Amino acid sequence: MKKALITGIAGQDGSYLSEYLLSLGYEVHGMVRRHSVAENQNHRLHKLGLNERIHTHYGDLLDYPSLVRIIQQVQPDEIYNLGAMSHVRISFDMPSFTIQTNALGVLNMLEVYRTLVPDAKFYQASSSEMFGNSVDDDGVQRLTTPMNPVSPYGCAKVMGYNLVRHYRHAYKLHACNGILFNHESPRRGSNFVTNKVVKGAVSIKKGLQNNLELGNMDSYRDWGHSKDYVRAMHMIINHDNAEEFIVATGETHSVRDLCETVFNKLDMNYKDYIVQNPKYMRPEELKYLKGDPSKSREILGWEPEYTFSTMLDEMIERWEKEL
Ligand code: NAP
Ligand code: G4F
Repeated sequence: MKKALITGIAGQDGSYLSEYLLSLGYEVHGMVRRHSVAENQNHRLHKLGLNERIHTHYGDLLDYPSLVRIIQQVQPDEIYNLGAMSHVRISFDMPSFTIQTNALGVLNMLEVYRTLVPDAKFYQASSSEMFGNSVDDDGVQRLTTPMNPVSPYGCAKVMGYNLVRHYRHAYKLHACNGILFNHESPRRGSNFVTNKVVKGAVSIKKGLQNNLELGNMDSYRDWGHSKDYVRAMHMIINHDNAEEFIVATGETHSVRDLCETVFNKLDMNYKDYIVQNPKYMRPEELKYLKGDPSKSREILGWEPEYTFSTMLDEMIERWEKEL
């Protein structure tokens, strides 16, 4: 039985990845941060019935001794470093914590990996936010597109990305990066734009709120489903060579398109309800993302199962049940 260790196991991707690895027969271990309200500790994992099927360990990417203890105890075959301060807008408010967790946290993990379990495989959750506003002439980001990050989050992720490549080359480790474009699901935090729009639209439809406040509606994102993307993580880490891969749909939509699609699905016109609030604008915006997933498709045989529309249907269903 293979053993996997996942940091950020309580997050959106961590929960789907756990379910996927359990379905493949893995023993799954995850690092969780201590929560001050005991009832909220591992809340999502409990709710999904995962807590009983996995092993959780208290730790933090910034607490080096906890990483040593966990990795020494678990002796993982595969390490998935998904833990991060993952909200781009909030990274402008908390730049130091973001850089520490998303860059130095990666360094901490790599050092413990290198010294304690160098034969294991390591996956780093890298991000399309690293490209910033670089786009190739054909309107796509690919592995050769320059990285010009436009947020503390993006800057930190570039450092983590480079550290993984450096450790792979310097110490001959099986350490790889998945550059994942935006991926969503019913489990997405409701302060990310897709779930915020879906939750807001369903609330309006049910008469629970009158309007929805958003920031920039003219940025474009390449949105896929987390469930499809965690399958790609497993394929990337288990590819013969540790390399970089882009995971994306190759399709892009503006925030405005997103609103139009969601409100139309609920027989409403988004223009009647959306209010712009500067509070949700960013000091610097990443305007356009559209990834080229051809390497993942051709070399790994990865294909997404969800479309933009079926993903949104699943998210709407969640809020229709819950609200
Ligand atoms: P998420 O739902 O925000 O989950 C992030 C997890 O990281 C949470 O469980 C969080 O713990 C944990 N974490 C935060 N700070 C930590 C620290 N200092 N030490 C240990 N754990 C810490 O994010 P996600 O959407 O699942 O994303 C997973 C990873 O992929 C992240 O690294 C993200 O940056 C990256 N990524 C995401 C996307 C996307 O579109 N979703 C795209 C590209 C890359 P708590 O539960 O205690 O807060
Ligand atoms: O949903 P978002 O907050 O996602 P963002 O900033 O693209 O970051 C996500 O994807 C990255 C991959 O590229 C990940 F690495 C990262 O961890 C995270 O998962 O915002 C998407 C777009 C932005 O252009 C933002 O300005 O939506 C725009 N937006 C407009 N109104 C809003 C809002 N975003 C949020 N969160 N809230 C709003 O009210």
